[in-house]
Amino acid sequence: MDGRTADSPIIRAYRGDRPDTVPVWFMRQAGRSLPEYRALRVGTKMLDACLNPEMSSEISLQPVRRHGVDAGIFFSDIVVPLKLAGVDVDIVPGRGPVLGAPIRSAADVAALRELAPDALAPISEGVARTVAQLGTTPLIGFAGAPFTLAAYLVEGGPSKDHLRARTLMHADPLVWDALLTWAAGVTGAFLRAQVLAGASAVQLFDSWVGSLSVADYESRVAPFSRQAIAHVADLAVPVVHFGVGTGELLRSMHAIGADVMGVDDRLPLDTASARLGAAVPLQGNINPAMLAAPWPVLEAHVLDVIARGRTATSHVLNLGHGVPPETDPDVLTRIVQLAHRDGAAHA
Ligand code: 1CP
Repeated sequence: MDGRTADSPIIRAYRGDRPDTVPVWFMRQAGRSLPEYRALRVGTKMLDACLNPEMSSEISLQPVRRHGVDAGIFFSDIVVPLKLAGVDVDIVPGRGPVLGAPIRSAADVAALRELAPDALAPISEGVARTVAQLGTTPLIGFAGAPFTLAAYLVEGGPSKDHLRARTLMHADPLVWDALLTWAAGVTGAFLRAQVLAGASAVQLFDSWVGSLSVADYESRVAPFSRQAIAHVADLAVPVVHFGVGTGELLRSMHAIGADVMGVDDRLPLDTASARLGAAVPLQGNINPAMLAAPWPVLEAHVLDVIARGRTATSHVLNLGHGVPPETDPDVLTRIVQLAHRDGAAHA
């Protein structure tokens, strides 16, 4: 917001400009695949790490130092604001977010509390510490979209098809609306806290929304995603919106007010651009499965993604979904070097 990162390649690309190099960062770059992350996390639970500003900031900085990516992403999790609002949720290693009890009935939803005024202080402090170290390199803030949060809240944990959430939106639309309104409020506040503390852009993850039809998305989900990003509308930061398997939903997802669309690896970027119109900046979409392929195979794939990204007004290179935990970190560094070198040659 103070303009420090306004001329950085990634913020320029998010605004539709084409910088000299192809900017790049990786979803889930913080944590997981980095040995320095695993060393730091020994003996600390995931949510405790997220709520410790010294630790969240150090973990956010690690991939920027190691890979030279164009942006950091704040180390946290989509369920952190739920936890801070008093929801009984834990992140179980090897599984993901698990609730003490699922939230499914009118009474369950009525019992949900708003965030206390200072509840987000550990997030603001973690972001402020990170931004102070990053200088002119932007930090991306993020949050989960209301549907993806509801997929965990209603199921009580990770699920394959989010069936109970997809039933509830039709079986009890009033409870559904109340639940998503609450989720939009806490997740929007989480986004806003990150921007006020210095994040230069935000990404709204609606990871599991690809399980919905366009009609269900537009009537039962989009209004609440719109409410969530309304919390940062006056702060004038670029908003990236991403989900998995969203080829049919891209236009509807963009219409909630997103500036940039993240595309998963099922849809080539030139096809995404044709669906959205060339004026929409794109982010994506290296196939995470290719990270373990021999370098010449991966290199050809990355160059193909960059070439297809040129059909859009601008492009930020990223994966089609998160970094797999077993990824060799050197491969990510090599992709950054390739993007900065060959991306420039062909810009
Ligand atoms: O590097 C980064 O991207 C920042 C850190 C980050 C982000 C952006 C984490 C740390 N989580 C997230 C977002 C997140 N969390 C999403 C949206 C992004 C995506 O689609 O990948 C989702 C769906 C979650 C939920 C979640 N948290 C899962 C998935 C479970 C499922 O349903 O399959 C898991 C495994 C977690 C735990 C988690 N979050 C982050 C880390 C490093 C971990 C693993 C921690 C551990 O087990 O110790």
